[in-house]
Amino acid sequence: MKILVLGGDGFCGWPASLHLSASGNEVTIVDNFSRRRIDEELGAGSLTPIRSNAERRAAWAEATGRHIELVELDVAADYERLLDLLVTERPDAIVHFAEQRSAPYSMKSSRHKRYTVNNNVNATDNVLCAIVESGLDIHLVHLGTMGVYGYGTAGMKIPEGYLDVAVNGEAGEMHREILYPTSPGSIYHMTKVLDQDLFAYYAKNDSLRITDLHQGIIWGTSTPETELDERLVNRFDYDGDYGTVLNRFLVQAAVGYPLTVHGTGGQTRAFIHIQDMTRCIELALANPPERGVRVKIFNQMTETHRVRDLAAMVARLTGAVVENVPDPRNEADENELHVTAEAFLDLGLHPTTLSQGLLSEINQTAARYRDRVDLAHIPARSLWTKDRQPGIPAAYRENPSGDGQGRPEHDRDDSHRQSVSGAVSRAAASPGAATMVELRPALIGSTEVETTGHSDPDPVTATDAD
Ligand code: USQ
Repeated sequence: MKILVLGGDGFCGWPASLHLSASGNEVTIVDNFSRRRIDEELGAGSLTPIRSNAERRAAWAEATGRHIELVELDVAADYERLLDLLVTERPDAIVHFAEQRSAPYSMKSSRHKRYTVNNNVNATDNVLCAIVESGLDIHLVHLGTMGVYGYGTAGMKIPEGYLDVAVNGEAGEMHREILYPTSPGSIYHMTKVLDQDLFAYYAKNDSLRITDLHQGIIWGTSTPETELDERLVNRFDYDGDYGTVLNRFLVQAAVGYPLTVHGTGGQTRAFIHIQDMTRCIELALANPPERGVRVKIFNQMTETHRVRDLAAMVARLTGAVVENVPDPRNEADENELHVTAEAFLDLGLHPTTLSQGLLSEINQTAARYRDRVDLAHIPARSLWTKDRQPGIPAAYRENPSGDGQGRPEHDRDDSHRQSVSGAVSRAAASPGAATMVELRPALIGSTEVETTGHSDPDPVTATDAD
């Protein structure tokens, strides 16, 4: 199959591109590298030393003999070139990851809200318009989010996209199928709600074949394909804007930072391992809807967990300390979440569970690259409303004359990037930071972190993210 992967340089797009290429598809990545520019804007970077896209693709060709092409293009802004690309390349399918994907980033300021809406909604509408205009029968697979349903307690098992409802019609009770009512919790999630309506419209008016994947929170970073060569490594975000909750906890444990549970930690969320995401994309491509039918919606998740239970699990494995910090988000403290997600299982997905995958993730990524962690970027500072507080542990809160870096008052020095040895020794020296990390030798193997004074983390030889 000839496939365009829009946003194919990003956290989900890169491993998905490799997986589709490995399965024998002809893959072209379309990307404007906005995610790498946002790293520069935030002064943050991937925990893992990601390479340039050119180097990544060269490494892939070297490792497998397969070629992935690149077209640098802004899908949200450059409609004419996008249309040209479709007409010239005539792909069988498009996988659309080309959206700003962080809820906290989308809530940082009015500028970030407007950027996220403009970018995401225009990207989706441009793709849909271009498919119609090309006259080609291209199957569009879009990465949506479980967050379109909202995170209250539904009181029912959330269906895969559609809800059967009974309404009082003119001639008595009628049954209808509607899109499950939306309740987005951030501007980012709102853009995926708007996408959903665009898809419904184009499927109805133009008979486009569209699959929308309502994905849960990704955890993990590597897949069999990214593990083939260090130059293929996927990005791993731990910062307060882009890091997702479990990956953040793994890094926090590795550097002796308290696990930052927002509020009570009673938020229940859906999760999926990154490797399962790549497999789901492949399954969705292999099972397109017919022309003229409604959008096909899958709930792309494999487990649900409460945030505080995840923290407890990581603490049990690593000896990290958990701290309940203020919740910077406007979200329910506690919610139940029951989800229908049989469609992918029926198509043959064998999920990677937390119990199987967590230890290797700790060993292979969080502990391995821990000396690249910049503690100043850990706290979640993006506030949903002005009366919210950043999610900073007590010992790391700024005082009025603080350095603004989120480091504890007693722990300020001139080093920009703090190594784990520094973090651990400072934590040990500080009565306020009760966060001594004790990565247990039996679990962590050769990457054991010493508990006092000094540690000798594995050297990282590769270059910084670019
Ligand atoms: N949380 C903490 N401590 C932290 C970070 C997060 O308690 O240090 C809490 C948050 O308050 C929230 C939950 O963990 O209640 C999940 O936060 P998250 O940042 O892991 O996930 P979220 O913002 O929902 O977004 C992520 C992806 C997004 C995707 C979404 C799937 O960034 O692209 O759409 O997960 S879902 O949440 O199912 O909608």
